[in-house]
Amino acid sequence: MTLTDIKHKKLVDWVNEIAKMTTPDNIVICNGSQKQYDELIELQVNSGLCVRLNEEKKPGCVLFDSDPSDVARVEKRTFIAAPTAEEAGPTNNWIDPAELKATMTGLYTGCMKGRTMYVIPFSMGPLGSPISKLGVEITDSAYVVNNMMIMTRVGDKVLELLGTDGEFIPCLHSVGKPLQEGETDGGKWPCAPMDDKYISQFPATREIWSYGSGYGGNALLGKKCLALRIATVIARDEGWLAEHMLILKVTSPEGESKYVTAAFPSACGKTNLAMLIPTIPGWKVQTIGDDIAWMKPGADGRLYAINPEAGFFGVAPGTSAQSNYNALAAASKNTIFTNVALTADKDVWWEGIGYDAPGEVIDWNGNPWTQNKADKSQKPAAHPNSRFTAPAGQCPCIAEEWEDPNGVPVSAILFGGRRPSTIPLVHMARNWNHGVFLGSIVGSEVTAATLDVKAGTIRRDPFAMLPFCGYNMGDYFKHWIEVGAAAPSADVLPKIFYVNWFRKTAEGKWLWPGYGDNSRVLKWVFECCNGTAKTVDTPIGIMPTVDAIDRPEGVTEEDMKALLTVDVDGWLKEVEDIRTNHYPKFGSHLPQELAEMLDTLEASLKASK
Ligand code: TSX
Ligand code: MN
Repeated sequence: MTLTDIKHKKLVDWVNEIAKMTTPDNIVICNGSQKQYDELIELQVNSGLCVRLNEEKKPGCVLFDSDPSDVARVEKRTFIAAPTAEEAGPTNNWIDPAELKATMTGLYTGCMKGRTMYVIPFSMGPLGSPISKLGVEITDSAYVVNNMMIMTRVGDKVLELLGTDGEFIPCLHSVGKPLQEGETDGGKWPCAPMDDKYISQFPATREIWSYGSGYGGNALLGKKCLALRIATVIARDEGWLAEHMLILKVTSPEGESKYVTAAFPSACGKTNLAMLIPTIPGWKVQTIGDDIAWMKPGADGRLYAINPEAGFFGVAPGTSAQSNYNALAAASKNTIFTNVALTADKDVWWEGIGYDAPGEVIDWNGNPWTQNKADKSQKPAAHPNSRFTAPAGQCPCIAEEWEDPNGVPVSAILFGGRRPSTIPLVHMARNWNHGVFLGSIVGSEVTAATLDVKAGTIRRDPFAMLPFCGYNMGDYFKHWIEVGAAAPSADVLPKIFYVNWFRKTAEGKWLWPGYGDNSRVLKWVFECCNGTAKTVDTPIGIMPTVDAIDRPEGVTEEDMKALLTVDVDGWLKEVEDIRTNHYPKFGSHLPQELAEMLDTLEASLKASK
């Protein structure tokens, strides 16, 4: 297919306009076929941008090494170009849209010289689902095309859905490295210097412009840019929720299933929870999604969730048969690895894979590397943010309904963070607005490794959405409250919980084994939804009685008490921190309901002393 075969005038005009600005050598329309996927991989293997892995051990897999300056999302170069700074809010980088367009037009002018421009029609969500949204990404990176083909639904079927005038979100991307006459990348990952990188969202016009980075969320524009930043704006206007949440299905021994979504800040093991293998006999957990949930009220008023993605873009380090057997299995074939180490037999290796590096490997910078466990300052062989891009359908525990166009009805929403003290293993919100309050105070304790603030500080990441909300976060809190208020009755709404797998003893020992044993908490959540859980009312919300959750091996009754006792003084400090350091950021945009919730919490804590 060529551009002239596309019957959508607005799309053709946009492609032509971008081609005129960026002057690529040629234009390729992505049809989503395996053949096209294979040809693009072949092209990149031949030009030295990636290596094919061992066909016996990792069939259909390749490894890319990025430029050392292009290894993660860049929040300081991420912009919400809303009409006014107030609309972007206190937690986003605002920039005037006209000014940004002028700057970026300068950068984009001639930026695809010597390159191919790829046009990727894609669907976020199952093709044709009433909850899905269509996008078209223009990119000069074949790596982006291959990743988008795993992470989204790409190709001719999307063009069919678009028809002659269907709605799509235009997503413009360039690595920002034009080639001179006869110049090639020479096997080097192309990107622009940091100060020329821009990850820009235009919420008013629902456009995405990204320049200068080829990595992850900076470049795979369906994910964080569309499915979160732009989708939050659409969701606000249309009355639904676009969230940074996993979706799992939990089934009891009696065969009853419920759907649970969960939001955690980074490094809390969201993908691990989405794919966990329960330790309680008879219980089953399956995956719908590991990163993003779009939840829309159905005719019955319940929230129905879809996973807008079609793959997992997972962090490799720490992923082992122990921590996440299912993720490893999903990434065992037809997977793109980025910035992990390469073994002599062309397999992959990373820190925390569960076994020592097999002899000399090639690190993510392309240098020989031999593991030396005695050397505590040894640089890792895999970049800490190295990734696997794996098709979701390859996950052994994927739920059969993961592509149901109607979505799955959500019974429970979990929030959480890494909190070595204060926050109990689990507590349930009294009602929807209390749950919104819990979402708004999400955060993880900063460790000694983070140098810019003192250890013990709580880094708040409300709803785990701090870098992903496309508008004023205070208004986003209000939108959550409004979604609850719009429900036909309180009992159709999901119950909301706060979980904390990361409690430690005063001596620094983990109190909770986590991982598969988190199924014990999921069981209590499940029972809460059915009204059969053993509960106790506390100043912070509804909690399990000490015997309500089956104790895992190695967890004493004392430990369980420590995990499930309200630390009144710790919570009073929490209230103080929220009152002085967190809520004031939102100024007049902080919903009154949340300010009142904080006062009520403080009063209940004081009354319990
Ligand atoms: O992913 C994690 N989860 C969720 C699993 C479903 N992690 C890893 C976090 C970094 C991505 C966890 N780490 C979890 C957890 O529940 N809990 C912990 C803390 C912990 C680590 C090790 C042990 C116990 C707790 N036990 C031993 O090392 C033996
Ligand atoms: Mn994420």
